[in-house]
Amino acid sequence: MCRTGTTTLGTTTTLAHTIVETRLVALVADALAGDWLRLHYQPIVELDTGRVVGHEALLRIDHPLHGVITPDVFLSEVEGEDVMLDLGRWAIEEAIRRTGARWASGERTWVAVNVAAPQLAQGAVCDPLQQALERNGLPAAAVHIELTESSDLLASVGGRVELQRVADVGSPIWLDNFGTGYSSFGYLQHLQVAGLKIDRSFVSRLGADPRAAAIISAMLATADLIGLGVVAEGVERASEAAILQQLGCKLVQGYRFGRPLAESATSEPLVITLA
Ligand code: G
Ligand code: MN
Repeated sequence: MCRTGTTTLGTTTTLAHTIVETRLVALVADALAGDWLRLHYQPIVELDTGRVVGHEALLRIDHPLHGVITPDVFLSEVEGEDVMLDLGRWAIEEAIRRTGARWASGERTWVAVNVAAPQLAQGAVCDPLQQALERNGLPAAAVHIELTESSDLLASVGGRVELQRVADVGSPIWLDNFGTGYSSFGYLQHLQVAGLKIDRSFVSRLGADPRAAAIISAMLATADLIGLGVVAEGVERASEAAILQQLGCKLVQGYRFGRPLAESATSEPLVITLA
């Protein structure tokens, strides 16, 4: 807890942090109440064909004064707060509503929704997922869950139970930012996952550091042996895409293939021309 009235640097920093956190919690609550939340969609592309196979839904706050705010500004500060659970439910419901509309117009695509360990630990994922799937008449396979690595899911019994419930519903589970933080090989051993998303910190070193290609190669080989899908994230350059193709990576995502765009702007072609 924060003590006031002292002058030590540590306490002052804690107080400042508490004030920022309180304001960010209020910001998110305002965004929920004020209808300022948006999902932007970034294409996930098949490298051999340029076909867009799915989209990752990325949260934004479209603030009337401050403009578009990305989750790196507010997400870690609201983690564990009730408001984060509301935010998570909103994202699941909105992504599924939008994908339902895409299916209704004949587009057989999937959407990936980001979910953090505290949402799973609180049991706030499976019910909204299942209800939204039913409401929109979508099969579970049309909605993928990306497990972000902000905290250790293996340590939470409740979180693991909830993740298993999601797997039982039939939505594929992907490990996000694989190779960094808690998103490790241990997760592949213990959790029922369908695929891994190679963190962009490895992709961005391709061509500059031979270790990056070796590490990605090892991830691809492991995924292949276990029968997992792989998406390489943060592909920005043609040279990175070329190396990934040589290494046998099938799916990619990144600015090279499409930036996250607002729903109204996602009229991108179903096939991206690979120059
Ligand atoms: O943790 P996760 O992989 O879900 O992060 C997605 C974030 O990465 C989004 O905020 C998105 O804007 C960003 N992003 C997507 N593609 C690229 C890319 O090619 N380069 C960089 N630097 N960031 C990207
Ligand atoms: Mn993600």
